[in-house]
Amino acid sequence: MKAVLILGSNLGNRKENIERAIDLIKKFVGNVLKESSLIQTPPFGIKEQPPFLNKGVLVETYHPPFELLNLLKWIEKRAGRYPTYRWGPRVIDVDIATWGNLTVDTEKLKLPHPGLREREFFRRIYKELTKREPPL
Ligand code: PH2
Ligand code: MG
Ligand code: MG
Repeated sequence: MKAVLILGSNLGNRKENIERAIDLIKKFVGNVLKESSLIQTPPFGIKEQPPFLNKGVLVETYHPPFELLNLLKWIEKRAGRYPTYRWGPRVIDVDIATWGNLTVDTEKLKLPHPGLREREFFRRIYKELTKREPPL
């Protein structure tokens, strides 16, 4: 199944953090079919934090959504993430924007990711990768 993943970092060497996570995605998640450009974005939500670098990848993956979610959490740790606070600064974040055209609405996981409605950079990255309008 094709999934769109969106990566973000605003602590440490942001570009290297994103590159390290993408290497791990290639090893453990599946074939990366396309990478978006790397963009600097103002912090969404809590504004008093450093600017983010964001980037998206389109991957072909055989991992079902909740398994993929756990795998991405493990990848975030391996790429150096340590706990901060909700919407706070982070070394690396990897979110599932879409997984095929599946809809999921649980506490742990919402698909399509609500950021596709709320965040301009989610929309921009999604469009660049898929050449389509976001589903939200
Ligand atoms: N991620 C957040 C909160 N705010 N802002 C930007 N610009 N980019 C992000 O990736 C981001 C954010 C929580 O995951
Ligand atoms: Mg996020
Ligand atoms: Mg996240």
